[in-house]
Amino acid sequence: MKLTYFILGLLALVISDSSGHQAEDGSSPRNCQNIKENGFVEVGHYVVYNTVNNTERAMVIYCDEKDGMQQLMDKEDGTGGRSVARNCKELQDQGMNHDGVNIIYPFPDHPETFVLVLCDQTTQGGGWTVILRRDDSYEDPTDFTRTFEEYAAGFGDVNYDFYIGNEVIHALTDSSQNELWVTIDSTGGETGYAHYQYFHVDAREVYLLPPYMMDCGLYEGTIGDALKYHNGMGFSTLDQDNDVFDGDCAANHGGGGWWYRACRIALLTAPYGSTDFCWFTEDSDYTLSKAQMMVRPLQLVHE
Ligand SMILES: [Ca+2]
Repeated sequence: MKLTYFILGLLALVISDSSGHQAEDGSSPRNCQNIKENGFVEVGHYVVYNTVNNTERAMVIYCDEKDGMQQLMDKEDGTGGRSVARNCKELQDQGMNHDGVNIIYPFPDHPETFVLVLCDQTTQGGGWTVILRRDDSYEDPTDFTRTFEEYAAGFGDVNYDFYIGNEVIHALTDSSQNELWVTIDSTGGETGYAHYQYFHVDAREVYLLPPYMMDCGLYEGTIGDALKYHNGMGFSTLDQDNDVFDGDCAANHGGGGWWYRACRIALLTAPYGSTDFCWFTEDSDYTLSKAQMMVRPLQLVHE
């Protein structure tokens, strides 16, 4: 696994260095001392790597004055004057061109709150923030049978399989028009993508609307438009039924949270090895081994 890391708050000129931010000996930073040795001296949160069960995993640490870092003038918004990014597209615009784990600050009302995310800076020009990743080859898989609150907050390990959380998805897709890129691997070895030029998840509480209502549209791709069936639905979990089925869709289809209707055509949160982990359309039925969803602000091309 290629490991890169990125720190916040540096001027674009500094971070536009495309050689990566690994230490001079090629190792990944493990502590604030390593961060400082690499020339980054500003107080703030940094992504470092540590070995857990013989694998390197990204995590966030806070480096302050006691580590020899410098405190910038505080700003009222809680960012300490740092130039923070709200999503992976803004990180890319600041010169972070590497795929991997990073830090974003997606909440306009809580600008000091950071989220550890996975960025794809390669696919279709990059700038993608990964919001869900499933892969049945991981040794210690994340359980996606979770409560409504867990789906709201997010869970899993951004190094492996995870759900970023409905609060973050709402914040990401509410800031501007966003597009969605879905990739799947079927158990039969087929792969493909679905691209939606419009994807939005509403807030938890909106008058007369179900929680975290999802809208998507303007599909193109190779695996068919299975998500349109779920268009306009709120989010349901085992402990909160917002579907339009008489029974309980989440309970009937493996326990994952989803924008169930009655019940599912696409379901990317069902247990591994289950036929409910699927992407169905008129033309093709895929039972899945891997899936990923990622979003980025739509870039309108003017000719
Ligand atoms: Ca129901």
